[in-house]
Amino acid sequence: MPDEKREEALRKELDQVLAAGDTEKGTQIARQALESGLTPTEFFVGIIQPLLYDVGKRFERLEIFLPDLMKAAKVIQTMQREVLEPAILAESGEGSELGTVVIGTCQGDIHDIGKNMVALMLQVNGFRVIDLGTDVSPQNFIDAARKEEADIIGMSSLLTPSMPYMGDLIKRLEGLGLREQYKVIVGGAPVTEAYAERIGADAYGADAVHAVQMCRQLIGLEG
Ligand code: B1M
Repeated sequence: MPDEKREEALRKELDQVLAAGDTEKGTQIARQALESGLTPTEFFVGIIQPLLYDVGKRFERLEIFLPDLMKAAKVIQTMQREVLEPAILAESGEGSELGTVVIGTCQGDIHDIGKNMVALMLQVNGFRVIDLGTDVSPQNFIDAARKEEADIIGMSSLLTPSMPYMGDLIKRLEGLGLREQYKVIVGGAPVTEAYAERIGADAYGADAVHAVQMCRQLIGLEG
């Protein structure tokens, strides 16, 4: 089967697995996808991310409900933990320490599937990553950045009401006279490059691969 058709078939199959919340089948499909030649990041960014986006759209249109979102998330989290993370870690070499990134999901938001992928990709690409988890207040980001002597603060947000905490963090840094000390990168489905610019962030990451490129640029390396 040509690549495009194969990926389309994979998407359809996986969509049904997400709806059924079948974690076992999900991990089996992920393993097969990697065996068939897709890299873990191609599989994640090219297949999983758009699929979850569609799931979200159906939720918005009230075609599915919160338990369905939770089922889909559980399948993806299991796949991430059991197949993708080990595969990505196995591919990575020892690497040098390029810099420290303090990362987390903004206050009020518990979405972490995308943020975890960004954190993992940064780690395997040579960054020291301090993952603060979810529902992290601007002040907690700043406290951790100071404690860990971070180079970069990375904020993820999937909820529109949590996005303003990104700008809030930047204003706090300015108020504390620390703005020059840390680069700030933001990302997450509702975040855009224009939004990042508007709040004065140093970078915007569209996906996990792009986030790594941008963090490399932020510390003065080529993307
Ligand atoms: Co929720 N949810 N959810 N949810 N959920 C969204 C985000 C939503 C868009 C769905 C929709 O209505 N269309 C909507 C938000 C609307 C809005 O405010 N704009 C929504 C809602 C409303 C909610 C609840 C309020 C539902 C409710 O309770 N009534 C609730 C909120 C809970 C809370 O946070 N306080 C809720 C709960 C949940 C679950 C717990 C069921 C589950 C999350 C499980 C988990 O993460 N542990 C869930 C899920 C799964 C989704 C959708 C379907 C999928 C999110 C996801 O994982 N995407 C989502 C729909 C959507 O996103 N359109 C939705 C895949 C992931 C790989 O993509 O996170 O974008 P993403 O990450 C990418 C890039 O964005 C980028 O790289 C990543 C990897 O390539 N990136 C960065 C992300 N962070 C970055 C940081 C960077 C750089 C790049 O630098 C630091």
